[in-house]
Amino acid sequence: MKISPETHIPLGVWKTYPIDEMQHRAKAFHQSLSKRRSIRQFSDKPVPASIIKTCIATAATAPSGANHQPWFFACVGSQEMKAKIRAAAEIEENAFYTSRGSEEWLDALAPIGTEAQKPYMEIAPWLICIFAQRRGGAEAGEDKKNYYIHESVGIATGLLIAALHNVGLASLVHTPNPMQFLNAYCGRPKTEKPFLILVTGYPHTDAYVPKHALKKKTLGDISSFL
Ligand code: IYR
Repeated sequence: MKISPETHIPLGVWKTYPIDEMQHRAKAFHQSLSKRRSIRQFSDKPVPASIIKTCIATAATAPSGANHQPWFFACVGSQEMKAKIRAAAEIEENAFYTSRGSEEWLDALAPIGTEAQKPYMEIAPWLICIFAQRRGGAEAGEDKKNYYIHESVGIATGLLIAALHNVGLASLVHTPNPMQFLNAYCGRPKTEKPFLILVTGYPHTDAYVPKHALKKKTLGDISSFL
């Protein structure tokens, strides 16, 4: 490891906790995140852009390949734009549900009850359209190759979902395929690939959760300690 005063600064103060407080904090955080739900019935109650901005700032703390931060968050709140994005997404979803989706895939989705119609895309106050940048750099405006793009944007998206949940907002990951139409609607260059749309807002008072989504694998199923 090459460390010099030209390129590095000391980490400085790092907050640590006694073991019992670590246990408590770990459980409290798990308890909070375990209440997160993907929902498809949103309220139209407005959410201030300032809240979304701060949650995006949290997402942007994510680690990324060579610290190039290869993400862009286009936050769509205008009714007109949301309607356009919904219409374009539903064209792709119609093709998926009527012909493109394999029988195995459609069977896997059956317990969730999804269909081509996505009214929530117009009802929810925000569609956060997340783009993965093939080119960029650690400084805004650079045009270098980016690395580990999907890993980086995936991690940032995870932090964003957690940040939204932390302020009492629900979200839904939506991935119409293909979704190049988002580049034109959001004014993003061809070097950016739409990663996913995060539908965000308060849940409708009559929101439902598929029982299927509540089945969680055990720690034994998903982890090992070697
Ligand atoms: N994009 C479609 C289909 C869909 C696919 C998966 I994998 C899901 O977990 C849920 C839905 C839709 O949004 O309906």
